[in-house]
Amino acid sequence: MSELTILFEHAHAVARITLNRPERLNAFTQTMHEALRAAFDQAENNPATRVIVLAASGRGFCAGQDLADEGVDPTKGEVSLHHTLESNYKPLITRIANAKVPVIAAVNGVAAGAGVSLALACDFVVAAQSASFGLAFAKIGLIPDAGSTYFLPRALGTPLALGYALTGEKLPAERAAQLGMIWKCVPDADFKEAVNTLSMQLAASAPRAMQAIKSMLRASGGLSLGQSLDAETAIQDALGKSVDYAEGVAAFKEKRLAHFSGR
Ligand code: T3D
Repeated sequence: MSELTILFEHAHAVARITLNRPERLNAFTQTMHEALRAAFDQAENNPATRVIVLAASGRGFCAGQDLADEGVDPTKGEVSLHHTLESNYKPLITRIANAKVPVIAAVNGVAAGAGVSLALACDFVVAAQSASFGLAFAKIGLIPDAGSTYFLPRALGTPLALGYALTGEKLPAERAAQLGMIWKCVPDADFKEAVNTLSMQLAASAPRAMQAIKSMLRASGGLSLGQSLDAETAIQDALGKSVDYAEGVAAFKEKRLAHFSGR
């Protein structure tokens, strides 16, 4: 049994958070939730962080809630899932969606239940070809939670979201990419390199622009065209005065790579 349920590394502006309960396919326990919150704090409180990679140890990405963890096991008496959803999953999913920096889910293997929700909350999902996504919830008498009822129909459309949620059928990574549910599916041998390449690309991009793009696109579903145009104007006006915009245009004119400072 691993002692540390979450591993944390920071290098070259990339914070890498690794789910580390491989013997349980990285299923969530209360301890792991707490460690994950601390890792996100560490990543987000470091001004040098420009991208967060959420990865996993072993052969799986995340099998959702650990069904044997104290407080959620209904075979040991009545449980309150309200408590664990409110105190663990809701803050986690909200935090990822609202993070100032892009978050990449590096899906190395099976994702199930809240493990799918976790991946879908991230800005990018890069999956290895052998990975799959399984909405296992209905199989145990629950509904998709941790944001899946929000993310799934938006990513797949209602008919496919209904089909996968009602049957719990596994969606292979390659098909998930074809359907537009994830950013990329790559051969297993290229997986690590694909995640590294994307994280380095994002780490070199303009931080304020990335933050604004993320917040605008995530909010767009709730805005009218007029509201979107107004918000774009306000944000673009502010970015137009940024040091990074001047650097970006100068780099374009001088035919060189831009070096963004986030100012
Ligand atoms: O509590 C709340 O707040 C409610 C929130 C709920 C959110 C949820 O996530 S509900 C959904 C929970 N997840 C599941 O129902 C998935 C259960 N797991 C599986 O269906 C399968 O394990 C997989 C399809 C993910 C993978 O299958 P396979 O054959 O590749 O692996 P395996 O042999 O089933 O699993 C390996 C080990 O991990 C195994 O332990 P063992 O037998 O070697 O000692 C298995 O029991 C364990 N494991 C897998 N998933 C979980 C788990 N242990 C506890 N909880 C799990 N979710």
